[in-house]
Amino acid sequence: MATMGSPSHQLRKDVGHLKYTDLLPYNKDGYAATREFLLKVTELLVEFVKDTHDRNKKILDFHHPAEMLRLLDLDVPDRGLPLQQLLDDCSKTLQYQVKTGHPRFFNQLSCGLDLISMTGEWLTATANTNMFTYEIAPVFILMEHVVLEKMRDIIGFRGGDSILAPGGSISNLYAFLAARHKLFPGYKEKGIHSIAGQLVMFTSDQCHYSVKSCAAVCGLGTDNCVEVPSDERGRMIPEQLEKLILERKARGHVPFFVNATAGTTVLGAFDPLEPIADICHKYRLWLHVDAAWGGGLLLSKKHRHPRLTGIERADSVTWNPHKLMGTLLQCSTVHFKEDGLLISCNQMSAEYLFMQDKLYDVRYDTGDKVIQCGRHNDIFKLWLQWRAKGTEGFEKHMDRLMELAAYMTRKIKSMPDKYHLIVEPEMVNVSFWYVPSRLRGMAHTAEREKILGEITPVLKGRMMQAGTLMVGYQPLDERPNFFRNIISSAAVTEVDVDFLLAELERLGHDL
Ligand code: ABU
Repeated sequence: MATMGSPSHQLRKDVGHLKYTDLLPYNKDGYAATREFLLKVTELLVEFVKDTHDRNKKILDFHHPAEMLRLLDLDVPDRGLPLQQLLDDCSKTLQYQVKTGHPRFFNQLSCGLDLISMTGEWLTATANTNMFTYEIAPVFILMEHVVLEKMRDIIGFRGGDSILAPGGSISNLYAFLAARHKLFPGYKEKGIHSIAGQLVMFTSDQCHYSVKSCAAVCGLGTDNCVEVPSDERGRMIPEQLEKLILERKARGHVPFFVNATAGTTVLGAFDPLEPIADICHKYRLWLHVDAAWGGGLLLSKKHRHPRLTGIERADSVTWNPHKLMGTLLQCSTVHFKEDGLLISCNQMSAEYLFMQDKLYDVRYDTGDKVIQCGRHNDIFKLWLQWRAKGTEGFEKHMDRLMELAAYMTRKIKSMPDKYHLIVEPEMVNVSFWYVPSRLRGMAHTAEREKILGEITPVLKGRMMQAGTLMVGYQPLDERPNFFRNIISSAAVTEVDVDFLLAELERLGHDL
């Protein structure tokens, strides 16, 4: 990669020393300089894309924060800097950024760099509009309608409503708010006193922490977000759910909301939706499915069932295209079976924005359906990506990711001395301990797990210092630290999985 000040990153001298005031719109004759500057920045971005996909390049050049502060000039000065310096700043920023699209980046649920979606994000940034009214985002608002309706259709909802939210946690919050509004419409005006009794919600002990956060921020208190035990593979146990509902009812509480997870963050487990939906139906509880992670598998005929069987019985569903579908960050959707709830729940009718006597059909002003005001355009990158891939392209992507996860699982099982698989994966999360040479003869006891749990972060540290590989780790319940490997990038092949396992051995055999 060319580095700061290298010839390919030099603006022409007569442009390099210019300031922002020499560009549009400050200088009406500044188009030529503006063009030169923007094209040079774009060249940098394209080089970053090339380096991201180069297996000979590192994923990151790690430095501790104090050292990074010495390497970078992060000062925001009193006097503005020339264009060449700004170009150098862009170059240096990318030089030290982790390449999350690198084929050996397995660290997060969102991996990869989908180039069509990225193109969409570039266009989105250039169009720079807000998504609250049709007035200023006509094309993007209509795209939202079309794409979200398609997603509801894939879930199995007929009609309904949806919104793009800033992340899965906020999507889950929208579901919570709609559920409470449905049951207690008076809450919006009258507040807490319109609810007779203690509201209680239920979720598995493996759920995303944002579910518990709903209870904290919406006045229930986390003690009233009941954790339902899960089985050995991380799936909610429906019998336990029913038992806990009855327990709370016996205490005079008001159970109202169940969150089922389709694709847990660590193990990738799917809660059994049909029996959970039966229980929700029996006790008249709102069923939300947090499919932020696993939702992508709705697009695969091969893998949708049995994992997501029954999702159409939910009242609401969170589904993040920025995870398994590879859409650029961020792109998170929440879908409702019932139309009209979002607007009824969240509408504040701000007169300066949502006038009812506008030129066009004001139902296309989506801004009053949400609790935020400004809303980022997260649709174009998904729409463009869907145009490029088609639904069948997404299906191929899902099937390929699952195939690679199965390949990795087989490889791990074929080397039981070096790797210990935590659970048989249901998804693309492959969880395991790496076993260094000295522990290979030892029986797999709690004592060995404890040592493996101490070794895991040390190995992760070596990985980051080497810059050749990134895999996440965490403890879970009784299990000490273990690696959670995510395959959600189109860049990954069998060669990269082989590299990953060999690299762990190279970096960790002596631990
Ligand atoms: N729900 C955020 C995902 C975090 C992760 O990448 O593991």
